[in-house]
Amino acid sequence: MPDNLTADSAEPKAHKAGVVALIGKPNVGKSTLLNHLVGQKVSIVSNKPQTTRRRVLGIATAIDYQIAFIDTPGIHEPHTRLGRAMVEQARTALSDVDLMMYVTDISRMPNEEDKEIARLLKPFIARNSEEGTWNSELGERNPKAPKAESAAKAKAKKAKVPAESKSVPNSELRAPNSEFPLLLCLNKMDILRADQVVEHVEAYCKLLGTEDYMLTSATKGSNVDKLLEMILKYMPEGPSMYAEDEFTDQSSRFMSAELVREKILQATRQEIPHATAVLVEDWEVKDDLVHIRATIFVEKTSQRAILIGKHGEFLKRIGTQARLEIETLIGNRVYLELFVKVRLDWRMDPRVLQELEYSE
Ligand SMILES: Nc1nc2c(ncn2[C@@H]2O[C@H](COP(=O)(O)OP(=O)(O)O)[C@@H](O)[C@H]2O)c(=O)[nH]1
Ligand SMILES: [Mg+2]
Repeated sequence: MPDNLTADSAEPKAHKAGVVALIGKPNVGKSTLLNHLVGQKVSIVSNKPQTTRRRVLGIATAIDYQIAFIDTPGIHEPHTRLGRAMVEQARTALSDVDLMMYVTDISRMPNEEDKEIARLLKPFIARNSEEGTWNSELGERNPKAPKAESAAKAKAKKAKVPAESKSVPNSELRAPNSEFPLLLCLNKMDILRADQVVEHVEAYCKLLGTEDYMLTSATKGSNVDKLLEMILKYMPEGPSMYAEDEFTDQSSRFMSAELVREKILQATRQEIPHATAVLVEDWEVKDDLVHIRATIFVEKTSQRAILIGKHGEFLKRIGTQARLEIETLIGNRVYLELFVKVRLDWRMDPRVLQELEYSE
């Protein structure tokens, strides 16, 4: 045996590839985190709930892995057709993933919305032998359950023996076709009070029934590398699914519209963020300049007046901010023209939503 074949001779690490769904309430930092993980801005960010309106794919590629992250619109009670389309996107994101990552704002205790999401997620969460078991009636994990029993339950589920189903009255609690491992990302640790760490961490672990978590700060980038390491443990071996320079499945056109919307969300408040949509109507390359014409839709004349501002100042500022980011995105100089139109009830109109690419 040649002596260079020792036990620690460097074997190339197996290439990993997989899909991770980011799930959580609006405004907890899912999009900020996604941008960090991908290393590029793929999802717009603001402090307004429901900033993300449709599923966004962000792809992180390195020599030995490729991970596709799905950023979902928050799961919440839909009141409008747009809201329903957003929830639908979040649900379909759960149809085929290797890992579910529940993102939350750790500076706050879980509220009703967290409990509702946990209830929705429960049927999708894989119960592996390391974990305790679910007390299905109470919807809580039973920490006293012996491990052997939990392994047996997992086995029964795998073999599709409906061992539990008779004792579970609510059909929603029954396992669907697919189950996924769950990882908790406890975000906004930078604003978590030191005396609340234990209480808050325990509350989320109990709610979601796992102790697999990482505290992060997406805005500061703290622990995002450690989070990535944890994610990688769940990723199966396999080849890349996307080209190595691909970082999203969104078109430059759609992302440009999103960047305009982001600047509006960041600069306005109250009803304007929800009443606004942006559509790129025209995209033309002239000489070495990309000429983009986009329309901003609002629902009321008063909203239009605010967005245009005195002597058009407001619109001009939005335009400049968005243009700079679009130029970075496409790596070209841009001429951005913005128009504001009133279109009553666009959120209720399926044709408009389709045109805006918010629904399929
Ligand atoms: N303090 C703090 N703020 C954060 C953190 N991550 C995100 N945010 C802020 O929270 C708001 C919502 O972020 P966003 O990524 O849009 O949340 P999403 O709705 O879950 O996608 C924005 O104002 C972010 O700047 C964090 O780690 N710490
Ligand atoms: Mg978002």
